[in-house]
Order: sequence, then structure tokens, then C-alpha cells
Amino acid sequence: MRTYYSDDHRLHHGRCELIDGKLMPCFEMPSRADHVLARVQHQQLGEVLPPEDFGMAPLQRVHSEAYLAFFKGAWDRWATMGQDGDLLPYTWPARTLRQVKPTSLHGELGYYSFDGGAPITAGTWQAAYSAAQVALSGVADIQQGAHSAFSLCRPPGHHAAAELMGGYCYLNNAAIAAQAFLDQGRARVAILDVDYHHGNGTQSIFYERSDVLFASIHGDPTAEFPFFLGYADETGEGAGEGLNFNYPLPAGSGWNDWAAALDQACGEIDGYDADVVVVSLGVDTFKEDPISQFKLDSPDYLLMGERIARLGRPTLFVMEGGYAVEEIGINAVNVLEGFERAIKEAR
Ligand code: OKP
Ligand code: ZN
Repeated sequence: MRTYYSDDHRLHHGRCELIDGKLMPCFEMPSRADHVLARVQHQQLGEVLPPEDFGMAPLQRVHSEAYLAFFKGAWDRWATMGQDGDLLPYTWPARTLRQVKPTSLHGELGYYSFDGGAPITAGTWQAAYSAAQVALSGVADIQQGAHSAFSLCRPPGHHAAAELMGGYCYLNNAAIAAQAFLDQGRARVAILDVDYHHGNGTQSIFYERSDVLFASIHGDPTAEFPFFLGYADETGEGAGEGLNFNYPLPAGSGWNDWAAALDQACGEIDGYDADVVVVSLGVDTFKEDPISQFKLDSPDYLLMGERIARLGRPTLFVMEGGYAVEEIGINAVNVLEGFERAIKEAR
């Protein structure tokens, strides 16, 4: 399969995040994508191509114009104030406060975010914009007949909602891809989120819709980020009732429990008869991941890819998390190789 990748991801490099009361260097760093790209090349997965530019319209199908304008302009406002450190929010409209949009930079930033984990730097907009184009280029490849494609997106996207950044995410690459598939004539898209963290942004975007099924396997939100979404009783609403599937698993879960959840999610995707599958591919389920609590080992990712291939549907892989930087390439590409191996064997 072909890989889409842009060097622009390097333009986003946040300095630090708050972990256990200390400011630590950001886990979400440029070398993550470098390791994945190197592994794609080493394993000769297929061609690596730069993204095409599909412009703002497909981003506006998922995010509001006001949110996009705010995000695009935020760094310049910050720089005009004489600042050059990372721009980070510190007040949010939580319960008892009003959902008003203030006019000052930090007021607006609080309005448009849900945590302090998504720093805006000078190049963040360009990096996130290019990551969305990387996702859209994978869509175009599949629309032109490819059975699968890999969009090596960075920064990740699945925590970003229509008007919210947070959890290292700004633009929801997988949601933008899913919406593009629909806009180009597909009727039913399934998003399978295998990242360790619940894809709260993706879930919220499609929660009331019947044209996108969302299924996510993740750390139980009673104990894990993002805490406030991702429970099993969130099944969708209105037209989307019965099309949202959350499989929260306890800390320490290994391949057997994880694979049982994957089987269930795949059963739902089959029942829905999705035209295309978008995989939010996070590999922070790895046993050595520094911020996660599952116990998957590198060979398990081959099996993950094989199981996804058995859905027998066109599949776009969109890179999300994974912070064991040395192994992220092996683990992510193992999913893709397992997928391809199963496709070849089925022929
Ligand atoms: C992004 B993706 C503070 C930890 C904050 C934020 C995790 C964002 C994960 N102790 N963690 O889903 O991989
Ligand atoms: Zn994650």
C-alpha cells in the first residue's frame, strides 16, 4: 500500500506538557513520525508520496469556520503580544460557568479547548493542516481504486472535536477522511479507533449520525484520559442510536482481551456493511508505552492487521498515538504488513 507523508509535521514541536505536577518534554514529538517513515521504507511497504492540497473545504465539513479561523490565527495574535513560548490554555468553561466566547486570546483558547495538552507553536497550524491533507490524500488513493492506504498523520487527530482541541490533537484527520468518503459518494463509513485512548472527538462528531459507525477499544475512562467520554453505555443518539460502540478495557489488558473486543467491533462493522473502514491507528497499546497501560507486544500488531483485513473492505489507516518512540515504527507498520499479508493469502 502507498503511504502519504509530509515533512510539515516537523513544524509542530511543543516544548512541554504537565505530567504528575511537573513540566516534561512533550511525548508527542517529531521523531515519532520519523520512526514510522523509516520503518515503512525499511520494510518496503510501498511508495511514499507527499499529500495533494485539497484546500480548506474538506476541513470545514468537520470543523466550524470560527474554530478554524481561531486556530489558524492564534499564533500571530500571541506573537503580536510579544510572546514566543508555546501558547497553552489555562481556563475552561466547565460546569457552573457559561459557554460564552470571550474576545481575548486566552479566553477564546479556553473556549476552543478541553485540556492543556495541545500547545500551539509557530508551525502548529501548518503541520495540522498538512496532516489533514495527508489523510485526504489517502482517501483519494482509495477512491481511485486502491484497497488500502496509509496516512502517516502527525499531529494526531482523534481527540479533536468540531470546535475543540486537546490531547495533542487539533484537526480530526480520521473524521475529515470519513466525511470526505461520504462526500465522494460512499454511503456508510466505519471508523475503528484502536488507539489506547478513547477517540472522544471522533465520537462526538458522528454521535447523532447514521452514515458513520464509530467503534473504539481503549483504556477505561474511569481511570484514563480523556476521562469524560468513552463509556460503554454511550451508544449514539437520534439517527446515530446503536452506531457508537465503546470497548473500555482495564489497565493491564493484553492481546487476548484486546482481540476479543476487536472481534466484537469487527462484527458490528460487518453488520453495518460499511463501504469503507477508517482505522484510527494508535500504537500506544504497546507494553512499553510510557503513558499507557495495555500490554500488547510487537507481533500482536501483525494479528491486528490480519483481523482488520478479514473485514474485506477498503481500508484507510490514519496514524494517531504511540509514544514508545523506538518501537512505534515496528508496531505501526506491523499492522499494515499483517493487513497486506492477509489480503494476499485470501487471493
Ligand atoms: C493522545 B493520543 C497527563 C497525561 C495527559 C494526554 C494523552 C493524549 C493522548 N498525565 N495525556 O490519543 O495518543
Ligand atoms: Zn492515544
